[in-house]
Amino acid sequence: MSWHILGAGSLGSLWATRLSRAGVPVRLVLRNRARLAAYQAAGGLTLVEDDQANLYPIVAETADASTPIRRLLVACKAYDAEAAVASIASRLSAEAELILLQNGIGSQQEVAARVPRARCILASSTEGAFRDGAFRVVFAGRGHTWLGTSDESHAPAWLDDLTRAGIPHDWTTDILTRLWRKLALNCAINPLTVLHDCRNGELANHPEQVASLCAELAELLLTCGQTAAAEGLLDEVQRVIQSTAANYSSMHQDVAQGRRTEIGYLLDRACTEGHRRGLALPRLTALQARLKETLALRGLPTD
Ligand code: NAD
Ligand code: KPL
Repeated sequence: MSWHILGAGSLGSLWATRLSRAGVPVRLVLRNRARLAAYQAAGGLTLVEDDQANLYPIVAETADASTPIRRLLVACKAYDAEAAVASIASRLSAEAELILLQNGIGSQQEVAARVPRARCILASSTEGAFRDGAFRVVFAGRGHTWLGTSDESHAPAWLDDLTRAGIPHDWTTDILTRLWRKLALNCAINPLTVLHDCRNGELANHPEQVASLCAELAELLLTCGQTAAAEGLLDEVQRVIQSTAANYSSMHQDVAQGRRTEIGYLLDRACTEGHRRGLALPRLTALQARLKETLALRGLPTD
């Protein structure tokens, strides 16, 4: 059974190349004919791993192709996922399963609402990848991917494909806890790295700011019923700051490269969820306002 991969960017290419080299059939779904022509000219996707570059001539098509889609990895940014899935919705077979890699809270739910008959599997990944050229991806950080559904259903048999491809993963019955925890980590770290224009490790020089944000985020998680996600949040944030000290956060990278950020599904979502429940969240709200100011000053979307 073929995997279709929608969004041949960093993470989509990282999955596509590893699946393909393990002998799993993969098809890329590209945005339009111009992208398809550029891809064909490149001869495939290149994965750079441990300084070794390998080219994988994976089959590609556009959204308007006619092959039915049974298993779809959605690897677009959070703000693009719903429209991208809408563009292939008519090709989804009756048993279609979608694996949603989007960061934050809200985008995966938008996709699930758009294709209510499909089985949507939510994923939370700590792997790291970036593009260093057209159709080239650099595997930058080993990590783990957690997969699960919001109704806590059984693990699919195709997880074996991930094992064969060497993609470290686990099935979990508490994927929402993982997603909320990651949202909190990203809200505590990413915006501050943009405002201080620094690597993750330099946040160790702002311990009060980090601690007060974590206190509000933990309060938010508890109010949202995410008790497990709130436990030991500050300790984990401090550990991530140490263990990723030399890295720039994904939001910092987006801003530095003039790309839209995923603020709408991270900090905005956290503030909205809190305000809806009557929480004031003064520090998170002030952080949100300062981040939006910075984005606007750079001419970037503030949502
Ligand atoms: P990316 O920008 O590198 O790739 C997204 C790709 O989707 C782009 O190639 C874009 O052209 C494509 N796309 C957008 N709309 C499309 C459409 N309608 N049809 C076809 N293709 C379309 O993004 P990324 O870094 O791979 O991130 C994807 C998601 O994974 C994000 O939510 C991100 O937060 C999450 N994530 C990324 C990493 C990482 O290391 N890159 C790690 C963990 C989670
Ligand atoms: O996930 C991350 C990101 O940059 O988006 C963290 C955990 C902050 C590591 O950089």
